[in-house]
Amino acid sequence: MCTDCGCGDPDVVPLEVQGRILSDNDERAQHNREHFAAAGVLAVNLMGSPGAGKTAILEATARHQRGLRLAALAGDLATERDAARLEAAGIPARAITTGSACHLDAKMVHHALHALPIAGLDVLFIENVGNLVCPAVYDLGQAANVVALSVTEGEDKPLKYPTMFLKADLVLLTKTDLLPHLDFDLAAVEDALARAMPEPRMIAVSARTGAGVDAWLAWLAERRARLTSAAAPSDGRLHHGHGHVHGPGHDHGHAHARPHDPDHDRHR
Ligand SMILES: Nc1nc2c(ncn2[C@@H]2O[C@H](COP(=O)(O)OP(=O)(O)OP(=O)(O)O)[C@@H](O)[C@H]2O)c(=O)[nH]1
Ligand SMILES: [Zn+2]
Ligand SMILES: [Zn+2]
Ligand SMILES: [Zn+2]
Repeated sequence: MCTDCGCGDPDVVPLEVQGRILSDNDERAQHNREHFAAAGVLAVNLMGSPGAGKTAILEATARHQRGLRLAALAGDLATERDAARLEAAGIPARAITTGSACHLDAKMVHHALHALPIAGLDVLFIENVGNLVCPAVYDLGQAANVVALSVTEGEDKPLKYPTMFLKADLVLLTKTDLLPHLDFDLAAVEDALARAMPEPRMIAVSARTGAGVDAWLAWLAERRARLTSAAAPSDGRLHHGHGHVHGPGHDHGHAHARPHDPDHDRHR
């Protein structure tokens, strides 16, 4: 990980504290997962290095999709530019501005959910901060991890940044319209993914030409259908399993097994 946020650097954050941060994040991610399940929405954590084409492929997704109801959260250190681009493309979106943090965490996502209704959606994209390392370490409660890897980055990135690809359910090989101008070896990237991913799966796409976007949409629809067959309640309410349900703007003024963060209710 990196020294930008101190994550994984025992000189900045002692290992014991790092462990506590991650286990706290895991509990919050589980809470987010309950929100996503209650809404019946497929949450997709879209990761990749800066400029890999994450926002562009979502814009292209909006142009090509037929019938899937989409929304997005867009993480960025300093601007709301990606959220504005997605809104302009027709995807309701909210920005998460992380300040100096090089990744999203479950608390930031939970906070943003108060500003973006998710009941009735099919897919919620969570565009992570551009970074090929840290985002893979923080569970957000998503059902699927997708990594955008552009053809300009080189075939060896799955071998050099293994954590990201170890956790990936799908790699979108982006900007394939540029292949004629590059010495990029498709067989080499497939070989690297076969080594790095437990279940290798890659779809080659171009946001510019729209190539591969239908295959990507089919992948999303199939993952979304799996949720439905798992029979999640889809009334937009959060079933906490302790005898009552919350609406989307749920009131947490009661005892939970683990109390919410004190600032939880301030964001309603
Ligand atoms: N030729 C070509 N260029 C692309 C394609 N997709 C994205 N780009 C270009 O790549 C650059 C970065 O694209 P973005 O969509 O902003 O990338 P990103 O991964 O969202 O970037 P960050 O959010 O800053 O990490 C832009 O200049 C895009 O125009 C593509 O399919 N083909
Ligand atoms: Zn980091
Ligand atoms: Zn909540
Ligand atoms: Zn982006």
